[in-house]
Amino acid sequence: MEFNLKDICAQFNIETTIEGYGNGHINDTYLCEAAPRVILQRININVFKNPEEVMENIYNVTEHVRKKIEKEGGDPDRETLNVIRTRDGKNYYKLDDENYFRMYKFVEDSVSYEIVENPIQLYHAGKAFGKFQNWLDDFPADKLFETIVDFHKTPERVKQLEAAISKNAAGRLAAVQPEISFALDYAKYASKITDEMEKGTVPLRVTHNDTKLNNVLFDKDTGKGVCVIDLDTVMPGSVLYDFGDALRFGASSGTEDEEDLSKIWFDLEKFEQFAKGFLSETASCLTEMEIQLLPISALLMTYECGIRFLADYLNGDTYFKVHKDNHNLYRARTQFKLVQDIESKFDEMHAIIKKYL
Ligand code: ADP
Ligand code: GN1
Ligand code: MG
Repeated sequence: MEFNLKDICAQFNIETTIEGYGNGHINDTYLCEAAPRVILQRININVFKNPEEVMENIYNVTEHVRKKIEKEGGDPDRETLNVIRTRDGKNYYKLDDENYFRMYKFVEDSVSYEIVENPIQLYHAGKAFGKFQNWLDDFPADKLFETIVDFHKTPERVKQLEAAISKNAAGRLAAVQPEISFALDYAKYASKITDEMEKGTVPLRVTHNDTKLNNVLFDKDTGKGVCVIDLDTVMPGSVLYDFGDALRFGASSGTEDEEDLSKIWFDLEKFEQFAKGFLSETASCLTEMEIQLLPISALLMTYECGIRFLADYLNGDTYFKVHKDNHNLYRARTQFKLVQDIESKFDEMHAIIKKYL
């Protein structure tokens, strides 16, 4: 069904002008020039099959975080997302089965980055995600819906890739043989985290699960992390998912879709800054096994994202938004280049981590 964004805004009592905003791969995001400004999002229901549950999670998580911020004397209007209710008092507006919308306060005087301009930004990102992890430490996990099942279970992602290979839905298989053989070779690492979770040496915690650099907003003047956003995937998971996924994106020398692979490597200075910030908030709570797996978590989360991009390419680009031909293939290639580079840098990564424990 067609919809009119002004009518949707009116459901939240907002009269405004609207423009597309941000670079997320999943939801449709709009900035509404109301006073004060707000963010409107159309939730991607192809990805999130149950938007009611997503919104209940987000509401409960942000209320929990709000109390922590208040206790610390911070500003909960800036340091957490604030869900704006509809005129019927709901957390989201359902236009029809295809179209669900939500609204947040716009976090003013903040910026987000698609690539690190200065490694210190990663220190601040690490601190922000580490703090977020701390705030959720006592959040009752049984209150959370699993918004995407097996989201970071890498062995399940390998199975999804294998299914995409068998199906070859978009007829692209023949063109990506080198990428497929790389992906299948490196499946040897896939269960390194999940095996330890099964044994209990890596505990289940409430985690963010999508710690991409552009999911943290930074203060435009101080450069410090202000607000962790994109809370759709806050679910029980491993701290290793948050650590590794952040580095996948943040410690790359280039953008996620760089076509020239000679520009892509894993930058240890960026790794160090993120580890320093993240561990300054979390080191005291981590188990021995979590600490031991920190370096490999970067490889695994990068590998996993690479095979998700590759599977989506084979499926005909049905999950991630694409903006050019072969977009998901370029993305998969950068991830695989990073995986190889990370694999050659484990010793240095362990030495860096030791410094911040
Ligand atoms: P997606 O799930 O598609 O990644 P996000 O929730 O991450 O969607 O939003 C996309 C982008 O919009 C973010 O990277 C950020 O730049 C911007 N954004 C989202 N929410 C806010 C907010 N409350 N205040 C300011 N900017 C925001
Ligand atoms: C998506 O929503 P966004 O752009 O922050 C994806 C992540 C991937 C990322 C790759 C719900 O994140 O898992 O790592 O793209 N989010 C979801 O850039 O699938
Ligand atoms: Mg996002």
